[in-house]
Amino acid sequence: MKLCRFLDSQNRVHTGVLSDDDKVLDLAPAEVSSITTLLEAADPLKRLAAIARSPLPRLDLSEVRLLSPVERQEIWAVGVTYLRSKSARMEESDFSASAYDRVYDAERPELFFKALPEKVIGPGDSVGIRGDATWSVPEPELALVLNSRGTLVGFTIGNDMSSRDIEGENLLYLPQAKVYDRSCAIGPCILIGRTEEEARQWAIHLRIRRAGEEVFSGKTSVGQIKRSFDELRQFTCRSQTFPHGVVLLTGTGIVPADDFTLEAGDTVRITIDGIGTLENPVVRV
Ligand code: DO4
Ligand code: MG
Repeated sequence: MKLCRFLDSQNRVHTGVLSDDDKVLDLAPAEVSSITTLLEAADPLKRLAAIARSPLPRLDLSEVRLLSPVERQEIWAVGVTYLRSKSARMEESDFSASAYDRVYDAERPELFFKALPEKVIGPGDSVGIRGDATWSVPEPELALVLNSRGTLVGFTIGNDMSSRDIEGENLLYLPQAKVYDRSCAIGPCILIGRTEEEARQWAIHLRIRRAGEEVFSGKTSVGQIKRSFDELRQFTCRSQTFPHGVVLLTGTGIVPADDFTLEAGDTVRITIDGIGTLENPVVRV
């Protein structure tokens, strides 16, 4: 089942369930006012299935505005989990190449803070490229949704927007390359009730359009992530609690060729089989 948040015509935030026929089941009459309360249930899928059996309004997706499904969760990210990410980063910087080489094989993964929930961009809103960057790319990533107990309760799509020139200049600039206004998009929903085994069968697609033309397309498979989800989950929750849960981006396996950079006005479209599509225009910030 796909959990979402949306705005009604009076700009009130609702929690809903997205169906494959582009309908949204409005959970407001069932008094479900947040996704987080469902994710905190002992069995979120069972709880949601029971709620969804009651008579609830079914709205057309075209009547509502989807928001990011993130409420108060922090956003963290893992890096260099795909061979493609390791090789791209080793090429972008002589200076940092050995660090990327080592972390790919090390027991401890690269983990970094990505965004506060209030800074996350939802479906259709603009993602940003930094005004002082010359080489900007989207990073299409499967995101794990963990509740406050650190249990993996769902999956969503994340875009870990990155400034490759800044990251490549010096590894210590990573927070500036990764964390800035509009650098993280998440959505369109949180898929619950699926296992890691199922998720590893999914493909991730990235398409970038400029002035009506496709200027990049690429594809990878979740199955190529080097580390298990449990390993990523455990390292994220080591010596750290997340009172509202955490959304963890699992790394990118799609890196455009080195002569490609995003431009303002481009559209980034990320699709993950089983979850849906996250599409955002690009602005310079
Ligand atoms: O250290 C660089 C960031 C790596 C990353 O974000 C990724 O592999 O997705
Ligand atoms: Mg990334």
